[in-house]
Amino acid sequence: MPAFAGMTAERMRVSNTQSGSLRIKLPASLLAERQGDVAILRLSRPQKRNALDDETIVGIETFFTSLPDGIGAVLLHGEGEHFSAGLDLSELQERDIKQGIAHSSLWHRAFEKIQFGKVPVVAVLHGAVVGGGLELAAAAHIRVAERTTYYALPEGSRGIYVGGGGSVRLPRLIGTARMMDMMLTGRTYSAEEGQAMGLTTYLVEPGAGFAKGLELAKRIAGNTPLTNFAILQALPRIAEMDPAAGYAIEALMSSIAQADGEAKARLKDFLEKRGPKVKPGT
Ligand code: 1HE
Repeated sequence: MPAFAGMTAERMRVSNTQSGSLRIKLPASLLAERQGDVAILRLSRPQKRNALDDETIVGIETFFTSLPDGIGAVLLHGEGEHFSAGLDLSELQERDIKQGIAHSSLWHRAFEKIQFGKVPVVAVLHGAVVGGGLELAAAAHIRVAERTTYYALPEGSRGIYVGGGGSVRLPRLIGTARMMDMMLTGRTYSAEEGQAMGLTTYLVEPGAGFAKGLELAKRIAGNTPLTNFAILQALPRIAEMDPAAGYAIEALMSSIAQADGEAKARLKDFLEKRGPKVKPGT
């Protein structure tokens, strides 16, 4: 159920001074905190390069399904030198087909909660963003890369295949041909190349990612919940529809959004010279 169902924009807004723990029970590999209306999730297993074991994937699902009211955006980042080394290869034991499908489905379910969850998610990337780490990043709505970032899909060379939704999300971001190349040859792409091919939309200096991601998350959390719902839930689905159906859904969605009391108040503010103007370079 969408976060805003049954709630007004006013109820979703919280004091900007709130910070601290989120009181969501997570495994040791994940750390959660809040800064005002932004929830921060940190992959916190740097000794294993934030490799994603089953417990961590379940923890990610728990986090995204337990966000309290008043959270308007999530910032996802990683501790240590790397964002994530992907699937925890030490857990890759002999699985039969049924177990393999269940494992992949676990990742699908968890990442679905990111992509089609309650609030927008900004991922801050640095160092290795490989295999399942890249699949995780692809489920976020905005990606910020520090210049240390590099991308790879080493599954091909390990005799396995992506299982965290990569075949669905990555071709939509970078094209099937590029993903095929990454998987067939194991090549890496740099942060600059990732930015040029649309994997990220922000590229920042080493160490500057968290501040940039938090700035974006705070700005996003200031949108009305209804607009963020439309952007998260309607936009990607309209983009996959045939144009005629897309126009119809767009007309409905835009009329619902503009009828909201908060939208009316914001338009009035602008027309009465109180609302912000669009500023270049922001
Ligand atoms: C790991 C993992 C891991 C590191 N699973 N333990 N992913 C990969 O094929 C990437 C594998 N990892 C690497 O290539 C490198 O570790 C990195 C380039 C990411 C980082 O290198 P480096 O030199 O900083 O670290 P390291 O010395 O290689 O690793 C430090 C420790 O982390 C070491 O353990 P230790 O006990 O010897 O200290 C490594 O074994 C451990 N480690 N990466 C388990 N991935 C849903 S399907 C998704 C399919 C995939 O994701 S396939 C891609 C898997």
